[in-house]
Amino acid sequence: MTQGLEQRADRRPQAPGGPRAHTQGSSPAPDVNPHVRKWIDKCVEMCQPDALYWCDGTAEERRSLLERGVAEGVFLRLNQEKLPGCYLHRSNPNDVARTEQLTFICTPGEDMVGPTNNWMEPRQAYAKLRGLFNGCMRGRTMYVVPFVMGPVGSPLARVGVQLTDSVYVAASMGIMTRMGQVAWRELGAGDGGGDDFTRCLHSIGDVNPDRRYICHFPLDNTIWSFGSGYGGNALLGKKSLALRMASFLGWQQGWMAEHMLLMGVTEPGGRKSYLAAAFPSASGKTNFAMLIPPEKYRKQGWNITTVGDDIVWMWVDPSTGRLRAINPEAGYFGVLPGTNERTNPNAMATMARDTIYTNVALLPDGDVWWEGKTDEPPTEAVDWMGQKWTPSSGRKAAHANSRFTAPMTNNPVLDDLADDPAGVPVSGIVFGGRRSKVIPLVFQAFNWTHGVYVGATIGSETTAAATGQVGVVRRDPMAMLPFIGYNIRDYLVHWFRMRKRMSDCPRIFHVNWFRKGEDGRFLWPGFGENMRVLKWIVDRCHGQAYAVETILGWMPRPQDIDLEGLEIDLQDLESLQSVDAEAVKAELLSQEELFLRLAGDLPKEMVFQRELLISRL
Ligand code: GTP
Ligand code: SPV
Ligand code: MN
Repeated sequence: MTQGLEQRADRRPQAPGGPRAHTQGSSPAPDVNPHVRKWIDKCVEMCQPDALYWCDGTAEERRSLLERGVAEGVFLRLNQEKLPGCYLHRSNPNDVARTEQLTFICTPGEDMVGPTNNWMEPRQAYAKLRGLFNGCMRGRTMYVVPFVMGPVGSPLARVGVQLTDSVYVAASMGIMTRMGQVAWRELGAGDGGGDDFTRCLHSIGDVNPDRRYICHFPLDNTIWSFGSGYGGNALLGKKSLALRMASFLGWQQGWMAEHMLLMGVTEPGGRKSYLAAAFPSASGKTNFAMLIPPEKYRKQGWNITTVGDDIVWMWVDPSTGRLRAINPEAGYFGVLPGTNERTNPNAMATMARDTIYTNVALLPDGDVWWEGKTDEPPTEAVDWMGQKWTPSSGRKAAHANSRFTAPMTNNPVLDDLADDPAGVPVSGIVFGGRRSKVIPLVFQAFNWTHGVYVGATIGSETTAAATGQVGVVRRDPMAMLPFIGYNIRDYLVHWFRMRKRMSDCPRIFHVNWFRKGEDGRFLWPGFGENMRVLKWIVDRCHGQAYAVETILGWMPRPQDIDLEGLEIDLQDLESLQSVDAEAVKAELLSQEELFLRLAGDLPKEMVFQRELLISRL
């Protein structure tokens, strides 16, 4: 059936005009195995695309996809002298962030997804979405996007195939994953080829939020997403496969998929440690992963390298009993507002070429701008919705969740082992939230079990990365609330039990870069200066720095954090690290929100840890 389609499309190189006429001819089919062929045939029959385009993942292809997008009005070519290989995409204004309320896990029983997920019964979900997918690609091209998550050859690497009618999504998947022929090779051709690939079906549909569904079928290794073309809703390798589906699989197979950055820290003596850190969406992962140490530290020989900025897959190496990790992704989908040469120069260098900018402002010379890129706004621009904009327009020029999509190979501080199938050993795990009050700059958990409790009770102020109210404190266990693909009870039990698989486990920490003073300004300078906290953390991982015991955990005294070269008054530092018993009591009460949702299902370790905290109070 796909064979016939290729011929038909070849005879119709140009479809009639109009915004939905997205057919620009097919490409020859590669030698895919019968499992793949059968599944694609079924999807083609349902969606009825006019053409089928098989992505091969070459550099020429990426350029041609971007240029197809330009022809369709999906991309604008930016100033190629200033920003070689860079393009601008404007998404539909109703489609600018993940929509958690429209995201479902579809399993036979509701108990499998637990109290923190939306649930749909699989047969009902398929029936509902089939109604939407039926004929939805008439007059359009279906892109076949094969991809591998994780370094090829890694024990955890997984293959996915995404079918999509969005050239923006196809081009973005090419940046975010190891996309192309490599995936078919991994899967195997011919009759001996494998069936173990995640079936990702995506259509942007008519971008109507009333007909938007992101449905995960963990038991079928299938994801169906309809009605959104943005970020985690549409780039299905990312949150859908690498977190929701993978967390479910990790639970069953004894490994972990987490919403974490992964960084290398090299000390003056040459010793290198790797840390994984979980901060909720838009709360500092990309920035921390690309940190440039203050001058004093650089001179001493401190160096930070990036393995990943958003997701890790971790397993216990049976030969050492230690946790190892890979970054399943190959690119960054990073927040733009607030990013500049001062806060994150490595991100600026990363997005200087071969980058897709989404929902930023366009300058008259074909450059881009977003709030915080420069201190002074441009005198005129076209805003993220395509409207004329000036500083007196009274609205943002770029969307608060505007982002860049860039290959990790552009990162000047990419870690040498970022593509190593064996991954890297993890010495420490850092949890963090965005908290203007109560939570100190840094503390260390007493042990793994306490650390899991600390991670499970992270509170964070919501951000523009998901639709909904911004700035309200919610519990975001392990920064995974929107991404745990199964019952949170089983997820927490899995975390506690992982300890038993390890002979030596990572130390666990909590940080908060976002505490504010009475006057509303950040007390901690953040960004590169986070190195000062990081040094204490790395020292603690090696049993070196001093700490005092507090009700929350081990904390550095002011003199244990090296402040040389930093202009911060001692009073601010004291406020940053202050732990107010009354405020912690209120914090404990606000954790009830999570505990009540879990009700009778709370793992006993959670109850014990809370009792211990109360007794310390
Ligand atoms: P996702 O991609 O949504 O998962 O976000 P992320 O966790 O990678 O967050 P990112 O590093 O992109 O930062 C989000 C926002 O927080 C940006 O506006 C940053 O400028 C800001 N930010 C990051 N680190 C710091 C910090 O140390 N201090 C302060 N004040 N702001 C920070
Ligand atoms: C997040 O929201 O945590 C992101 C962006 O990293 S998205 O890919 O849209 O999920
Ligand atoms: Mn994220």
